[in-house]
Amino acid sequence: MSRRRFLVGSLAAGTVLASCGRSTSDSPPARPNLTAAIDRVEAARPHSGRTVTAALTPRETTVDLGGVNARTLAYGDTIPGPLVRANVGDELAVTVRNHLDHPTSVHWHGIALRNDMDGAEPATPNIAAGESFTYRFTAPRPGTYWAHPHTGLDADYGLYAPVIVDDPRERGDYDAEWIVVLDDWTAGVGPSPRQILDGLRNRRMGSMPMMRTDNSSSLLGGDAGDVSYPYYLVNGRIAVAPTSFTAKPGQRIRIRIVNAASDTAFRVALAGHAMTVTHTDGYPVIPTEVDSVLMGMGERYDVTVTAQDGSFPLVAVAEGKNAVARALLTTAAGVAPEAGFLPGELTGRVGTADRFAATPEVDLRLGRTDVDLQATLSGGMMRYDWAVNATADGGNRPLSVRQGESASLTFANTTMMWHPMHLHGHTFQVVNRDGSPGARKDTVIVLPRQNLRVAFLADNPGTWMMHCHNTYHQDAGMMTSIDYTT
Ligand SMILES: [Cu+2]
Repeated sequence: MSRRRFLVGSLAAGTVLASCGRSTSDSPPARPNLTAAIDRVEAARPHSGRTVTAALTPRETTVDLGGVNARTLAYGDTIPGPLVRANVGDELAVTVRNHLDHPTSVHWHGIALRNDMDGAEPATPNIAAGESFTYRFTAPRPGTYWAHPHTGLDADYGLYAPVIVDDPRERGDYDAEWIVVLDDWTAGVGPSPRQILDGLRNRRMGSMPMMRTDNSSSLLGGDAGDVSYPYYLVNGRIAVAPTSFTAKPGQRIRIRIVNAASDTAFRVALAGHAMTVTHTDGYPVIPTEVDSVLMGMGERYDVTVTAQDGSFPLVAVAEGKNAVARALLTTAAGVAPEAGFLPGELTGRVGTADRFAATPEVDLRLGRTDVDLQATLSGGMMRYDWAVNATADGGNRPLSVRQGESASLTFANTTMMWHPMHLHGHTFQVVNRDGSPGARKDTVIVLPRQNLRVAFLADNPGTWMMHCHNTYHQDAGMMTSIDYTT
């Protein structure tokens, strides 16, 4: 059976299993060695002795996007879902009550947590419809993270929430904090994510007016995305009905930006302000001033700004798609420019990941390389056969490392599209073209025809997914795993 028929079959059966099927087993044999290894690593994590409880209730509901109502899926009633927040070393106990009509999961994107709480099959079983499950894990490091299901297209229906881990010892050089979650939106107002994926897979794109193939961006090396959406959101609101963040002039504001979209990179700028990038995917970088940041799906950037006097739009351009999402920063009476306003900062110094370098404290300093891994990205729009290390039978070959090894991983993109590649359970370090160490990240944009090298330490045993964070590419099969116990 071809992968495509496998996918169509599983969709027709009403299930939304993540379609990585070929590389991993749905019902792994009991692995006592793995359980012991996971427990050993968990014991070595910092422990505060405090437990933070939270609840997420995925369900069908109607959300108000700002004068536009959408029948969709959400955690509770809001887009994004409720903030989950704890300190380093706290045990998070998050109870998920699945009120959906199909299995779901919650993946803690970016957190190097214990493998059996990762929220992605096969490491963690999905939660059946009507059932509850409590994810329990220690938050090992501070940072800006997010939570979303690892089941089919669920995240594209609005199931996502920011997750922040604080370090009480960290000197926060800011007066206020603004969490900004970006998304591309169609559920309940345009074709459903399922219809979009079916259209992409069956190449009926001509019959779907919202889908275009002329989305183009020089920053992304060509084709910017498969889908043009009816709306782009900041914190659940469309551009003409933005949320407003209030501060005082002169205050330093830490903005934590999360790209929760499915098929859209955003270029983000705050009108009238330069931004100092302080963190990439939760890890500190040498502070670097830019005018905007480019963010692929799954990436997070923390920036600080010094608030000016007035009302300023934060504009997230849907890169290559001729549309924007936005919110407002308000520090004084004033009228913000109209919704289509594009601040000059968007075309100033654009912060792409290669401009940043980890601080010495989090530099991996991997002098040696024990194992060279390669992830060959393949596929295209015509056949919609996206894959990582494709095998002849339509599957994906897993990557092999051993516990404690220092790994070099090269993403070799043979396709004509960019892919935001995400590794679970680890934060790798980008290796710049000249060999110098770059930013720590768990999700990185790999441009068309680019070879991009990253390095990581295999210090968190288990079965970890590695995939493209374009929801449709992932569902079409652009996913493999890294599996190690000893
Ligand atoms: Cu992709």
